Amino acid sequence: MANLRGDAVSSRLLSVPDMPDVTLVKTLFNLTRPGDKGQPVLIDKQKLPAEERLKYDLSEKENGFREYVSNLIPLRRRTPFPKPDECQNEMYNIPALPQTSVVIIFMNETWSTLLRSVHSVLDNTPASLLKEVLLVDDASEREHLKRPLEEYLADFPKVRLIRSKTRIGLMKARVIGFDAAASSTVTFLDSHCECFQRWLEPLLARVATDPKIVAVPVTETINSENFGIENSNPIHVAILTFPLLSYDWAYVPKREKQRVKSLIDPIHTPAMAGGMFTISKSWFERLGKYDPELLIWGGENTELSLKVWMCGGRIELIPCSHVGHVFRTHSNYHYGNVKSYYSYHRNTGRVGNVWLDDYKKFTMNSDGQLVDIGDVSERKRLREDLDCKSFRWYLNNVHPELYIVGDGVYNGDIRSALQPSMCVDARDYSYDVALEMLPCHDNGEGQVWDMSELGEIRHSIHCMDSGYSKEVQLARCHGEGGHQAWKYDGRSIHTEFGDCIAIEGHVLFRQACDGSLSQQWTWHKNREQRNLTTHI
Ligand code: LR7
Ligand code: MN
Repeated sequence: MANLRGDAVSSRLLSVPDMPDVTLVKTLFNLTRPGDKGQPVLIDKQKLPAEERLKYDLSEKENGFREYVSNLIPLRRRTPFPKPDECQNEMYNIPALPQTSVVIIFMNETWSTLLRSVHSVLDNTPASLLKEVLLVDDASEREHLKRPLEEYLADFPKVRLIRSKTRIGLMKARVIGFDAAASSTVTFLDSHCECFQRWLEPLLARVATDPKIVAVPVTETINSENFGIENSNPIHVAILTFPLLSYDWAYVPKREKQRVKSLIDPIHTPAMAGGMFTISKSWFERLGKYDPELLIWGGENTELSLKVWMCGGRIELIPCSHVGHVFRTHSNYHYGNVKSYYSYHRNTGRVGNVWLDDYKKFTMNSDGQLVDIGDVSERKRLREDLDCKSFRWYLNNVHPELYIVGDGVYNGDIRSALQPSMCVDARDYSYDVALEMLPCHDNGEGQVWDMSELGEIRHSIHCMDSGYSKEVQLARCHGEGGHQAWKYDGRSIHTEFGDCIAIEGHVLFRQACDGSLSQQWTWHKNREQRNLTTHI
């Protein structure tokens, strides 16, 4: 860290209006090495002089993160050592690993976050493993990304800047970088990332054992206000979500926790967030890269997650590889001449149509219900050529726990045998009151319930929970069973402790099961349970 060139360059840009007065702020808050090792930079804005406070305030609005704080941190800062501690004992046979080309795409990225991404790659990667860093500019407009960027990068021979003349969106930008890459593996990153020490070796080690493994680092949050890097605990996998066909974070499934032998073993993950992963060049090529019709943002992560698994590969989350990412509060770029709504639904519509078989009915736009999805026949042909498995196979084998709204083992309204015209109603989804019975209305809304594979009785993210007094209440689903696990035997709905759901008055209570009519329910059986014990 002796050479803090980054500092020099930030000072050169001090004339740009929104750069902080670094010397002043450092003195004011006693900051010697701001942000070192991922420490947060804590600024009490009340103590800033008026002119500085204005820049501080504006910088969040313009970027979706506190650029002001980012600019106080050197372009080269040390990142934390990865957890768990066992990672420190891991040895990698570096000469035996393949090289990688790191592809970082960007559109109007802030100077300090972009260059901190680049430096974090250069500083935390063994030179012999790093073939090159390819920066792909998706037709940015901001001035600092033109000449100043070229001049800055001139000193770093491994870094190459590739410009797209027109705005092409993140998928095509990645493909341009991929096509230009000279090594046998490619590693993608977003343009506001920071790699931890030894982030790359464990990713390459996995791809080296099997080129069909796509290796994903653990995403750490770089706080968008203070740029502290938070260590994720526990590690979460990414999963697909319905009906949006996006992704969410979830606990590592029990089944997978039992399969792995140690805390640092690669974890099978059903999906990936999409921005950061290592893939072998031949595998991404064979998989048809990304659908070339995808626009701007969204959907490509779902496409890749599904086809990697369904076409014979595997996505692994690597506990010892960590990369920080700034989660913005809002996007800092516009969508060019398309609308984000259009682009997102078109993208996920195409992906759903090609990859989800019958399950596409649980998504929003797989048949173009909202916006046109164009012609997908080429992508369907690709799926056939690759002889990929069905989405049902994915559900049974890769992610049996996945809950899809409308696809419960039991599904529909839950009627009382005592009062057959009354249904369990989630009403306004309040959490600390007993669930109520209301007249059945057959128009969905709060009366449609799914029983998930885990025995949850779900209304979207809300679950029936027996953990609050004797009342049966709604709570946010946690996926851990316990008070949210139920069994339905065609008559009673009960917990594993022998308590049944009963009506008392017009609300739901938990009582010792006694077979009485107030404890009997009708609910529609929808399909067989998936096999929760399968392993790939
Ligand atoms: O038109 C564009 N052209 C681009 O080059 C739009 C974006 N981009 C660049 C952009 O500068 C950035 O480097 O593409 C990258 C991703 O865009 P973000 O940072 O706005 O996306 P995100 O971090 O909000 O969203 C996540 O989901 C996206 C779905 O399309 C992409 O897969 C992102 O890469 C992905 N980010 C991550 O996976 C980072 C970690 C977890 C998260 C979030
Ligand atoms: Mn991002």
